[in-house]
Amino acid sequence: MRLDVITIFPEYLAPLDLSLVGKARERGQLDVRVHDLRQWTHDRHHTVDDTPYGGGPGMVMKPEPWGEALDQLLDGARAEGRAEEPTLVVPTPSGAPFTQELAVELSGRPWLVFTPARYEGIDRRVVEEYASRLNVREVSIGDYVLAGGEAPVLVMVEAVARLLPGVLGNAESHRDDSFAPGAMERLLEGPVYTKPPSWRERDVPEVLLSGHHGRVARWRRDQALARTASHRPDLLAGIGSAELDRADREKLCELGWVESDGRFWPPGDRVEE
Ligand code: JDN
Repeated sequence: MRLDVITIFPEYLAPLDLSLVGKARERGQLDVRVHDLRQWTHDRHHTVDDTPYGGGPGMVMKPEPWGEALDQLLDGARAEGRAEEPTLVVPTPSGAPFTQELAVELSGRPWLVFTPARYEGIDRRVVEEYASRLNVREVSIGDYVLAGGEAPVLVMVEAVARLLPGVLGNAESHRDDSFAPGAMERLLEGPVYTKPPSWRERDVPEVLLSGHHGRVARWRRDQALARTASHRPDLLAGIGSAELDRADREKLCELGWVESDGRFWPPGDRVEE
């Protein structure tokens, strides 16, 4: 897979030399190219921003440097005989949520181009222009305020790269990631433990040392249900009663959840009626 990142802070992407992504690059599984947007400016101050039409606070990224940068990448690839067009990934707080499902979709593409912005974002005409020629995805990694799209690019590249064939070692694996699509669970993972069995007078739960695989599985599932109920009630509310076994339903009742209309409802919701 080829990845290009166009940014005014190329040094911000230095972590892509490290760890899982860095090793995938060394093995030739990933071809990552980081570009300085200011290469595609022509004035002595390498200007990339200007004041917003219509007024208001902050600055807006000028369209011309982005257009020249993207055209050069597209034309260069065509000249090298590359048949595929890239998917353009635009981090923006007003984008669609970046989910595991989208990570899986992007991991199936041969070429991704990321365009992290600063300031108030990029002149709208850039997305419009390239959306007429390319697959463009405007994405947000979550509902909080950042100063620019570079940190989201690091997040998305890691989420995508680990899905590529041969990138994950044996230490990790995709099996029961909390958000893996199609995994029957859309439950959070429960707690994990390793040696020693007692640390600062805190003991590993007895059941995990019992060697009783059935009881271990049930305990883990109960922990996952409790954790999901506490931290992500929205996920639990999306699971139908039919997907839950008898012990699951008993656990949720014990946690104060109420079964109604084929779903479970959090404690305090739906009390009367
Ligand atoms: O959260 B983000 O993807 C994000 C993107 C931009 C930003 C702030 C946050 N400013 C310009 C793009």
